[in-house]
Order: sequence, then C-alpha cells, then structure tokens
Amino acid sequence: MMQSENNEAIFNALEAFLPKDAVVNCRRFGNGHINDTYLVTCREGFPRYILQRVNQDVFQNIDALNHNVELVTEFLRGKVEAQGGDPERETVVLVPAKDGGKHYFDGEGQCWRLTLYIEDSVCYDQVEKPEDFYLSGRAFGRFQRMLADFPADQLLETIPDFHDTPKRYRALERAAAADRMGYAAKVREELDFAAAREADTHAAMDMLSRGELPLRVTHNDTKLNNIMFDARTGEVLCVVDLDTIMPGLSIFEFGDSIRFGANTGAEDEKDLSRVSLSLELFECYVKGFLDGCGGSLTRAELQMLPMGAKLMTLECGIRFLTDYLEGSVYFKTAYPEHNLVRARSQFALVADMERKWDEMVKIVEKYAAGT
Ligand code: GN1
Ligand code: MG
Repeated sequence: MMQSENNEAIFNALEAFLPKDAVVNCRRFGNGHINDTYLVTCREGFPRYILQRVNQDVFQNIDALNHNVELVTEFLRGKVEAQGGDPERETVVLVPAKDGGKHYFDGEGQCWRLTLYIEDSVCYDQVEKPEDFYLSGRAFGRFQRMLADFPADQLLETIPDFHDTPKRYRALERAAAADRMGYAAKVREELDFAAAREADTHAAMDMLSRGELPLRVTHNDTKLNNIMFDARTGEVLCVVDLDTIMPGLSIFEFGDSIRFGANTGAEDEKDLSRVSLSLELFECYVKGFLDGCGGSLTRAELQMLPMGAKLMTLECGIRFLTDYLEGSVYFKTAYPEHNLVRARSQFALVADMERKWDEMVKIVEKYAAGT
C-alpha cells in the first residue's frame, strides 16, 4: 500500500489523525525542498489529504512554527468566509489529530500535520501560460493585502533573518572559509560573482533600517508552485505553504516570484543558455502584483521592485552555494552537485537581470504610474 520510505513512521502518523483502516494509499507529492509531503488517498467516504512531516533541522523552533501556522490558517479562514468564499478550497485547512491537536508529535519527536487536499486543483513548476503568471501575481498581491491586518505582534519569527541578504552573504563567506567539503577552490568563480555584488546585498535591508521600506506580514516563499489553480476554471484557488509567513518586505515577495517564474529555465537548469529573464513574464507579474496590491505599495516599494527581483535571485543563489559548500544539509537534493547547479542557474539569472535592468525599470515605471 505505501510506496514511500519509512513506512512505519508515516503509517503511525496517519493513524494519529485518521481511523485505522481508512487509508488506501500514500505517496510522495510535490517538489518542496524542505518538508516531506505526501498525498493520502482513503476509502470511500473520506476526502484526500496532504500529510507533511515538518523539517525540524530547518524549523528549529517547531512550537513557534506550529503556533504561526495555526494562527494564520484560522485568520485566513475568517477572511475567506467573510468574503463569501469556500474555505475548504480557498485556504489551507488543518485536520485535527484524534487528540485534538492540530499538529502531532510522534514518539521520535517528529512533527506531522494533515491538511485537506484541494480536489480539482493544479499547480505549476513552470509558467505554461503568461496569463497564469499574471493571476499568480495578483493572488500574491491580494494575499499580502489580506494579511495587512494580521496581528503581526502575535507572529513568531520561525526562521530568524530569513531574507536578510547581507547575513546570507556572510554565511556564504563563513562556509567558504570553513570549506568543510573541500569544494571552495572549485567554486571560485561563483564566490567571486557573489562577492562582486556584496554591496547590493545591503540595498533593501538598509532602506528597511532607515524606515524607507515598511515591514509587512509576508509569505516569504512566493514560488509559482505555492499557488493552487482551479483545474476547471483556471482561476487561482489558494496560496499554500504557509510555513514562512513572517514580517517581511513586499519587494521580496515580488522578487521571489520573478526569480522562480520569470526564468526561462528551471531553478536547477544545467544548460545555462536556457536561463534568462523573460521580460514578457516579468511584465505580466508586475501588472498582476500591482493589481493585487491595489495601490497599497509606497513609492519606495514600487521603485525597489526590480531590486527585489535581483536580490531574491542573488540571495537564493547564495543560499544554494552555501549549502553546497556545507555538504547539502539544508535543501533536499537529487544528486551531489544539485545545489551547485541551482546556484549557477540563479547567478546566471542575476546576470541576465543586470543586462535587462533598464527594461525592468521601465516596465515597473509604466505600471507604477497608474497606481
Ligand atoms: C524552499 O520548501 P520550498 O521548496 O517551498 C525554501 C525557500 C527557497 C526555495 C527555493 C523554508 O522552499 O526559502 O526560496 O526552497 N524554504 C525554506 O526553491 O528555506
Ligand atoms: Mg513549497
């Protein structure tokens, strides 16, 4: 019945939530780099579910994480209900365990959660239709607006300094100096690429500390594949992957989507000639995000959107490279060089953004003028 590794732990976790004989099948699901995710099919009379084991190497303060996820899902449910929407399709619904808790810790201290699977939904790892990218931008813009009155003071910082780009760069320098795996010499070119942009890494954080960019409540992982589309209507249903909702910057929200979705190649593209910034997709997303934000962005935020895209791409490359140097202990990898391949693809995209900088700025100006 089970097709995955460590069946016993999975089975045991499922039993904490569901009747003993309910589950028919459980298989790996999605392409997340952090948690273990499974699609659970049950016998008739039950919906399908998503089971996740939360990665506690990454989320070291698991109680803070669970606190946030429970708070955020409740909050979003209230919002969707108030708008007359269907919370079971338009929000992530945590299924309580038999003991009443919304997260379950097994005997080994592993943390599990069960959520409803959204039927007739689809998510994309790459943009198939530009229109979908527009819709995802609008959805993330709206999502940010929806979180505007979230009680930020109740939100715990699950991963401190998550998008603090200068700190991410310093972590890379430390990893290169320690050179645990002996890879540093081989990635000299990549290290030089990052070093040449060290000054850039400060651009957003400096503005934040000077009060020139507002701190908002943000999703912080705005990849296209964290949006579920309705398979029948093509509309956006739901934003998923709520683990990193924390105070953050809108320009990074925008930027991470561009990094992932407006790349003509994959995040882990080996053939760098396929990696580039699609200005067409960039424009779709700008339009969508600004429509979704509905005039809530400040002039400084608007002006910094292109920099948000560059910084998120640079930062992600820095993170992949750091993890490579440290022996790939953070991101899931499919082969030994995977993180290096990812880092190179991110840096190639940064370089292309630099080539297309003036066009990016012009596109943003065109749409910002109308807000
Ligand atoms: C991770 O879990 P996933 O794949 O949605 C990572 C993001 C990175 C992303 C790169 C908690 O997201 O920050 O941008 O990989 N999440 C965490 O694809 O580190
Ligand atoms: Mg995800």
